[in-house]
Amino acid sequence: MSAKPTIYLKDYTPPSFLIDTISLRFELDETATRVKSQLQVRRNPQAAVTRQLQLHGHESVELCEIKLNGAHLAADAYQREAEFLTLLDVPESFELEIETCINPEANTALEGLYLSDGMYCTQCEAEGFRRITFYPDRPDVMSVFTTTLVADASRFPVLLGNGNPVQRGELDDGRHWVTWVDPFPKPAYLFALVAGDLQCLEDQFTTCSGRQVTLQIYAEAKDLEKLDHAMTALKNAMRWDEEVYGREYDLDIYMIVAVDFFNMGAMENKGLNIFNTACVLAHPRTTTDAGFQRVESVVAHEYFHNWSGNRVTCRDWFQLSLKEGFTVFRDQCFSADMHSAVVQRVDEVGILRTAQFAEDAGPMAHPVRPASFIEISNFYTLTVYEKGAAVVRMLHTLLGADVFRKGADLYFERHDGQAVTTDDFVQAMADVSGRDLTQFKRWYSQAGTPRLKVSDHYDAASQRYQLNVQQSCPATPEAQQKLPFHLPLSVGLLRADGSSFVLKDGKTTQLLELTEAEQTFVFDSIDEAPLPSLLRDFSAPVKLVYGYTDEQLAFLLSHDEDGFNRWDAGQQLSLRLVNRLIADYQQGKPLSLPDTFVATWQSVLQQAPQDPAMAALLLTLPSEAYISETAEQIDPLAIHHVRHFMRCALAEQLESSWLELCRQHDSQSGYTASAADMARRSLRNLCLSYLMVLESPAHLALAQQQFETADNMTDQFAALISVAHSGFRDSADELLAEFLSQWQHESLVMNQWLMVQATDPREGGLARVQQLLEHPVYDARNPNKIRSLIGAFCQQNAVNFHAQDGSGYRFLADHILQLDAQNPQIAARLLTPLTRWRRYAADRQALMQAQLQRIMDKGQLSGDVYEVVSKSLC
Ligand code: 0A1
Ligand code: ZN
Repeated sequence: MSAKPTIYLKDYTPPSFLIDTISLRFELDETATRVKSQLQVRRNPQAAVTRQLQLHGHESVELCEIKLNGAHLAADAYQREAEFLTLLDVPESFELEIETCINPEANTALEGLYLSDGMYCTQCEAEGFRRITFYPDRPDVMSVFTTTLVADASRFPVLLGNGNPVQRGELDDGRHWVTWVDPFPKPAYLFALVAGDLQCLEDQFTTCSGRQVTLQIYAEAKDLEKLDHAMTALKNAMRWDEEVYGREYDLDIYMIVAVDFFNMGAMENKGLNIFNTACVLAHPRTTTDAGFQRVESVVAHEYFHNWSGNRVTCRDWFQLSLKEGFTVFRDQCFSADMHSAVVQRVDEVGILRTAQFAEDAGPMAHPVRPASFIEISNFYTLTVYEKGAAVVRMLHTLLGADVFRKGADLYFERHDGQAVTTDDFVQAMADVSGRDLTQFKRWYSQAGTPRLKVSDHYDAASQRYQLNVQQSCPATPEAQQKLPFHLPLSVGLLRADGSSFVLKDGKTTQLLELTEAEQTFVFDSIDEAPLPSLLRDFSAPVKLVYGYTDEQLAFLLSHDEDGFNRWDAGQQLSLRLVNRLIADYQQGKPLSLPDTFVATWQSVLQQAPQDPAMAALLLTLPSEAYISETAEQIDPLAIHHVRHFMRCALAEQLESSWLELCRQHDSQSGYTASAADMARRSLRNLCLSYLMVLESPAHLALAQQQFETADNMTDQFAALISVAHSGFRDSADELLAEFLSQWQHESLVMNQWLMVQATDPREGGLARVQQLLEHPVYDARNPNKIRSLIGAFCQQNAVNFHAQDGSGYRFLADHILQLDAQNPQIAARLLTPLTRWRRYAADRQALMQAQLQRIMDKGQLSGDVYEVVSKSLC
């Protein structure tokens, strides 16, 4: 059992003491780093009076010395418990000096100060600072930080901290030191330091007010050539935030450091971002187009946090979406502006509708602003991030871009330098718009995915069209009953010739505002029976139900002016067929593809060259994950089998079209990273993947040739995966071996190599993964490697993971038990697929539940794993 208590939002109280300044001195040492901190403390006039000062401190931190106003504290003047250091009787204001000793080498949790490939780095969000020293480690305590780093000069020539470097020097013993000052008060979670033997790419940025900012991106020398893309992305993001939000950067220097051992994607520490190498390094030879796009969006995300997160931060961790939802919305809009807006929207809705909806329907479901948690690390979720962004997007849609911008301006101005709540954010939007957003705030407090049931009626005599909308929301762990949401429903009405009716204000898309459980909307002067295009651009994070016929969906697919809805009509059409075929499969009936379906695909294929990016989306069947999310009960084997059957049938019946398109979209003149070239590669590689399911030697030769001659990782990797997952066993082994020998020195490419094998749906998946655990490129302490092998197997290889004998579940539980002592955050995240046990048939349910119980029975679990397992078994 975990000793960690549940923490409730309703129990929030302001901090009893404030820290005006903190001065830190780190004497870095692998196993015994000394940390001296000097705090200027004063009682918080806004809090209840107390003489006790409670500081957080992890049990791994050794207290060496403690002084108050220069005098040593007697042993009975303070108490040390597992998670706290309590000073029993302190004055109104005073200076506190604390010296601690910590062991970075033993830090495998990768929270606090740790070593990544021999370099020192930190991760303090959410509660890592307490693993460094004793401190009020909560985001509403903001202080001005001064940091001095001392380390061996030859092994750690680069010493970085938050803010600006102000002084440096050398010591007699071969060590050197640098002092950094960050003038902006910040919570401890934004503290960072780095020490290592690093190289950097440097550039300059002139801000809108004409200030010069030095930009530096640090990495190991071997990776220096992979930093250009991140630098370009950073400059684009800085300019974009000035233009779109009027936000200027505020320090003289902005640094990014790439580290190989990192629990998440990246971290927005003030002036010193620390990035997982996977989210910053990019080079055409070693990085796929998807990787390039990830780097761009994560660099932008962390940069945007400088205002949405750092200058204005969270009062407490229940408000996490205040910074994350808003910042994801900002990075999504940035990516839409940099690339195709429709492709970007399809990608983000894909994540929301598969993974976030699944989370909302599972035992860990929680509101965007959770009301309680045991371990905050478990709440860096798709709900807080992606649904949080969707909620901000709805405000943007409801208020319009101009009013939303005024609201953002007011929010930043009103709360600069403060730690605030999601209510404060919405209040700024309410104030500038004059609207009452009280009901809208239910999006922050109620979990679950609302369902909209739409029906319509057309009366030719009065030329009146009516849409009736009923909304409901399923029960989730925190609440059985839900109140109606306030949401924007964007609609268009199509004529029989495919054009859209002109509606209110001369526009072809109209915004309907839903606030009631049931509402009817009336459209007048509609001179022919229209076909509704509902929830355009996915205007709200809901499940929409409307009784379209297959023909109507096909019509929307070819005519809707809303690009997102065209794509979605295609997805819904395919999904219906998938579901019919699953039923056939389960009843042992033969499977076949209707001619009309093939004809629809044929026409999309014919028009593909006009818009290759869109075509690549339209020609991709709904993913196994999305099919699973929408299924009544998940039958992983049937889903995989049916989807594979459909791919084979489409490949076979349209073979010459795939081949023709594949040839047309061959690279003519070498690699470029332009949007047009990326679209061409995605379409070509999609065609190749269809052709390869036919298992014909001619197509194999095509893939092999692409593998050998590709001048970029996108094409080489696409060829590899298409062969590696095919029935050509020998060729698969050959290419995998060749890829290994070509790229074994590139850690990130090896993650991809592990991932291809982990996701191979053919029989014997678990045995292959078990062998790879022993492979020299695997590293059981590196989160990226764990995710690429164990994570990919359990989340993207449903047929093998859900093997009927329960071996996949046992494997995952074994690894969680092992990992929990090493890295609880990663262990808890890996658990996700087991938490979904209620979605499967009884036999699988029993097997999955048994493994969850086995983990529970072990006892001595981290708070992270305990919380997920206990809630899953509830
Ligand atoms: N704030 C970061 C995410 C992050 C959270 C926790 C971390 O360590 C446990 C690391 C990063 C972001 O949104 O990018
Ligand atoms: Zn973030």
